[in-house]
Amino acid sequence: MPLARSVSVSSLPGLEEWGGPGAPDNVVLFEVAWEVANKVGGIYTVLQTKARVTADEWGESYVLVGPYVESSVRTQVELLEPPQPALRRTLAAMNAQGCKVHFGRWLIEGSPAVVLLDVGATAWSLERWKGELWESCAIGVPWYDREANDAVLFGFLVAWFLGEFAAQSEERPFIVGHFHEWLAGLGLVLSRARRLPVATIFTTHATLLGRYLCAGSVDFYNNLHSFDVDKEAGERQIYHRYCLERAAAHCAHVLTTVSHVTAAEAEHLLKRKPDLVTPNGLNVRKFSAMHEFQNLHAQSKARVQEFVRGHFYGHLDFDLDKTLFFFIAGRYEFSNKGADIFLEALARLNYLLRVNGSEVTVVAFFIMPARTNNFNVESLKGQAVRKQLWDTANAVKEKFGKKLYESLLVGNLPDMNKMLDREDFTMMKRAIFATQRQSFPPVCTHNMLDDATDPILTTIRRIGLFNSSNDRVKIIFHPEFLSSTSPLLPVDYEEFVRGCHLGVFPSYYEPWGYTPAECTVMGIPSVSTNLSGFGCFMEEHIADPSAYGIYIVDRRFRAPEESCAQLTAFLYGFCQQSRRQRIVQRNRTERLSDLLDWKYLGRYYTFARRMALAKAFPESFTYEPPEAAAGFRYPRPASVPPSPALSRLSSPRHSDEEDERYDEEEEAAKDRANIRRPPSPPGLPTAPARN
Ligand code: G6P
Ligand code: 1S3
Repeated sequence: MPLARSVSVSSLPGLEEWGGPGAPDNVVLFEVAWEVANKVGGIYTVLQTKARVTADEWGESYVLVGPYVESSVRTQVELLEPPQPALRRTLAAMNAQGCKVHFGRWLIEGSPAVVLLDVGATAWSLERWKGELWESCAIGVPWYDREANDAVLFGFLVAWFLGEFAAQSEERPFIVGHFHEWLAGLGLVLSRARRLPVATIFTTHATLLGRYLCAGSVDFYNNLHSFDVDKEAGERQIYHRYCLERAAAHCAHVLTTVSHVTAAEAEHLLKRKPDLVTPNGLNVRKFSAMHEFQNLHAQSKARVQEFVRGHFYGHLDFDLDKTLFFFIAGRYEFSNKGADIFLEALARLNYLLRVNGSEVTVVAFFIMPARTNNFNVESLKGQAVRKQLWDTANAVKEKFGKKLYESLLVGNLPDMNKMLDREDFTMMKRAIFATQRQSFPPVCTHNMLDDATDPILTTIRRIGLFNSSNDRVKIIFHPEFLSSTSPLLPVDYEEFVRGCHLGVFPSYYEPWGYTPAECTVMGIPSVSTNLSGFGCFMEEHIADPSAYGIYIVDRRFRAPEESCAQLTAFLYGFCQQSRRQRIVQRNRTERLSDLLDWKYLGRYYTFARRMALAKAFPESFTYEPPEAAAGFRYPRPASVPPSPALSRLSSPRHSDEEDERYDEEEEAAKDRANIRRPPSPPGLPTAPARN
């Protein structure tokens, strides 16, 4: 029976597909960020995935402005002459005064125009510009902070560029300058200080102080309103950065951030309430065959299984067909990203699986880059041993096949006792002997530089998860981002995610959190928290998130011990699902991908630009808060019991027979009838103490 998609996002009231009214006439949009064609972190993903919808809306009036980083430019940007005369004149004027400003096309979907400013080429102006910054804004930047020095150079170059462009444009267009994060914020501050005709937007993707405070042992969310921000920033030696960030937030016509959690943080730490929340989307790729993502899961899982076969050689006493792959990935911020609570929950899961005699084994991957000096010998040896076993099996198979063929050629059935000779047995025994090992399979794939103090390793030593045969939970810490050219685990990140069963991201500090969003669009269930932008967004817009494979740990209203117990329950519940139930759940997860598509979420950026234009040029633009920004709600899947008590755990929890009866078309119809609007989103009340 053909499967129909359930509720499509475009059918939800309040979230119809966003064609957008198109860009207003005679407006040019410059989007400024340090991560334009320069991958550092999450902002790169925002810009890169959003480029297509923005270019569709703005056409040639959309230009991204970033730093010129030679290594990235070589692989990502085609340098060209600017087609627009005003841009050509702007670049010529700046370059004539010693700058190095480039124009090109970023080679991504949407091929947006980029202007790249070489900060190194104007480093000779640093001291002068710092003096000017002090004179005009009373912000002093110390010589030793290289990143802040780059921010100063970049900021002055951006303001110069915008001023020059305004002067060189005969048509006198309206200009929108959208600046991301503190590193790009100074361009905005200077645009305002110089009274440039630019409508400005500042988007903060995290606050500097929030990130620093959370990484310590501070009860952050209960004390948000009472931090002495200047003192806290000073003590952490980031006062100048904090001043740059706060100045940008206050100078902007419109301040936005990526989630309601970070909006509350900005209000208290930057002392300005954001005007709008602009949630992060993705460029969702749809397959024409609906089941294709399930096939990809099976294919990618086979590659992860191959790696596991090698890594656990000599200890492969668990059934790979009943093994689930969990993973956490991202910037190595041990407690901010929730690696601490994940490890604790894994220890408890190990206990539960053991005492309940479960046949399931869990391999939990930690993909977080740390300082290493390459792969360790034991891990490399594991893959070499696996390869040797494979080669041996193939060599024996070849000989066996040849003998079989010859026997059939002369019309005889083969004598099975003669199919393998002594040499074959010797070869196979040698290969088996090579799989003996004295130690447990390594927890870490690399030689860590800070082995004794590394937080993941020290926690593993404390909780005793050493990959012993008795353990039902095994750990693999891969302290480097994945690459398809790795000699150890040759898969890229996307392939790895597709091959896993569950992404676990129990963050304590996560303004948005792209990792669970990426899982969702690939149809892989994930765990996030109600302290992450993604978790709150899903909680707000989906009636029963866990039924869709979106598990949200409560880290806001519960004590750490309770959150950990909840996470353990999620993990254990997931392990109890049958294969069929996992397949059904993945189908549901994937159905949510529309919700995260820029095609729908791009509208919030459009609202921000409209608002900025209306504030900066009130005589020419007006702004009405759109009704479409009101809530929409994705209904509970029709096959899940309506009682929260029954669907609280990791549904789908029905039996295999019920699964056989599972009819997605029927579910789709019921879902459509179910759509309702939610109450307005909750604020951020106080949480139980963190410690
Ligand atoms: C996909 C494939 C199935 C496979 C299943 C394994 O759905 O299309 O052929 O059996 O994945 O699922 P599991 O959750 O056990 O990895
Ligand atoms: C930030 O990157 P991070 O991982 O340092 O910006 C991302 C994009 O908005 C966001 O997803 C993430 O939560 C923030 O923390």
